[in-house]
Formats: sequence, C-alpha cells, structure tokens
Amino acid sequence: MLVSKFFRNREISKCFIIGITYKLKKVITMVSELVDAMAKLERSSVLENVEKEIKRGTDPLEIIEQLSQGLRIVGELYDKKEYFLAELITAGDIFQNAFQEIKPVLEKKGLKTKIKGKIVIGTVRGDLHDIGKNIVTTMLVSSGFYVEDLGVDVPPERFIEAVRQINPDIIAMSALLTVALDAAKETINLLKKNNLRNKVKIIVGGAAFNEDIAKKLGADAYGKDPLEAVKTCQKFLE
Ligand code: B12
Repeated sequence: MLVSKFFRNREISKCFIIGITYKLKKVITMVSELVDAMAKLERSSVLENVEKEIKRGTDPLEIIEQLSQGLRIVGELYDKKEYFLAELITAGDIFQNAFQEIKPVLEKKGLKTKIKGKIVIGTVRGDLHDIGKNIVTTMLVSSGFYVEDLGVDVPPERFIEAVRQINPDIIAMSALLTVALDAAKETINLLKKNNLRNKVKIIVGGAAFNEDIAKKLGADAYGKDPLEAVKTCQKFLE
C-alpha cells in the first residue's frame, strides 16, 4: 500500500518535472529566437515572434524585456564597431514596429488603482532616445495616471514651464546618454532655484541612471523598468 503510493507519487513528480521542463524549453526557445532576431535586425522574424507570443498569452512586459535584451546586444555590437549608426536606427525602428503590436496588450495590463495623479515626463536635453520613455508612459497612462509627455531633448526650462502650467505631482525624467546626466542635474537645480522642488516628486530612469546616480542628483527615486515606475509613482501619492 505504502509502496504503491510511493510509486504513484514518484510518477506524479516525474510528470510534473517533465511538464516544467517542457514549459521551460518553450520559454527558452522563445527567448533565444526573439532576442536573436532583434539582435540580427531581422524585422519580419521579430514581428512574427512577437505575434506568436501575444497569441500564446506571454506577459507583454516579458516580450518587451526580450526585445530590450536584443537591443542591448545591438548596443554592444555598436560599441565594438561591428554595427554603426544605421544599425542603431534600424534597431529602434524595428522595436517601434513591434511595440505597436504589444501596446494594446500592455494597455490592458495597467495596475489599476484609486490613486490618480499628474505626471510630466520627458527625455532630458541632448538625448533623443524615447523607446523606453514611451513604454513607461503607456504603463503609467493605463494605470490611471494623467501623463503629459514633453517628448525628447527637453530643456530644463521646459520642465519648469510645465510644472507651472500643469501643476503635476511627479516629474519623470528619462536619459540613456551619460552626457545627458548634466541636463537632469540642471533640471533639478532649476526646480530648486524656482522654489518648485518641494511641490513635486522626481523619478528618473533609463540606462544613464542607477540608484546611486539618482540619489546624487537629488531625485526622489530611480525606476529600472515600467512596473517599478508605476509602483513608485503610486507610492509617491499614498
Ligand atoms: C535604439 C538606440 C538608438 C536609437 C534611438 C531611437 C529612439 N527613438 O529611441 C537612435 C538611432 C536614435 C540612437 C542614437 C544614438 N545613440 Co543610441 N542606442 C540605442 C540602443 C541600441 C537601444 C535603446 C533602447 O531603446 N533600449 C530599449 C528600451 C526599452 O530600454 P530603455 O530605454 O533602457 O528603457 C527601459 C528602462 O531603462 C526604463 N526607463 C526608460 N526611461 C525611463 C524613465 C523613467 C522615469 C523610468 C522610471 C524608467 C525608464 O524602462 C524602459 C523599459 O523597460 C542603445 C543600446 C542600449 N544598450 O540601450 C543605444 C545607446 C543608448 N546609444 C548610444 C549612443 C552613443 C547613441 C548616439 C550618440 C550614436 C551616434 N553616434 O550618434 C546617438 C545619440 C542621439 C541622441 N542625441 O540621443 C549609447 C549610449 C552610451 C552612453 N553611455 O552614453 C548606447 C548605450 C549604445 C552603446 N552601447 O554605445 N540610439
């Protein structure tokens, strides 16, 4: 009796392990295919794989993460001078195409909350990267925030003007270029100079920042991805 139960349990465990392994294999296949296609700038393969994953019910943030991993490889190849500016432009363009497919699914995923607030977001002066900022904006909007997007290459004075006009609860700054950190610092200093710093919370994100840099610049928080951005902004308003 006990022995048969032992063997039955072993069978169940075996099935469980086989099931998990199968699922894991499926995930790994999708990961490598999508990352690979993005890194190799294979537009049709990227779009096909994205469509397949959406149909399969994969978390849209997971799909975005795989595409971002592909972009990180593109960045490394650019660093090694195996890719050039043309490839960076193509990579950005493929991502934007793919994001159009993902966006409606992401919009349904917002972390709905009763806490609403106003956010002014922008990529700081000197920086034209907006893919990450746009994803964060989509997540914030679908989570119930009112978001005023100032776009890219936003000078510190434009942030100040927006605070005066819109009276936001939060300012969100994005930067991917290390050289653009000065503009983020300048924006925070200008808010202080105009006695506006205490009126807003500041969150920063994008590859140029990390926790440490955010603290040194005088921001209230650093967000590494859209989910963290939403959770932190919700916390600001509690
Ligand atoms: C695509 C791309 C471009 C495209 C951008 C298209 C667009 N519309 O955005 C184009 C071709 C325009 C471009 C231009 C340049 N680029 Co470029 N680019 C990239 C690349 C390959 C991908 C960036 C990207 O979109 N990633 C995907 C998104 C989803 O990730 P993300 O932006 O990090 O965003 C996520 C998080 O960071 C976070 N997040 C982002 N913003 C915010 C904001 C807040 C508030 C929060 C909370 C979170 C958050 O959430 C996002 C989603 O998870 C990177 C490589 C890399 N490793 O990142 C280089 C990279 C950023 N570029 C680089 C360079 C050097 C340039 C150029 C100077 C090249 C040149 N010689 O002209 C120019 C600069 C132009 C300018 N003035 O800005 C360097 C920067 C090096 C540095 N440390 O300063 C990188 C790192 C490549 C490299 N390894 O050298 N680029």
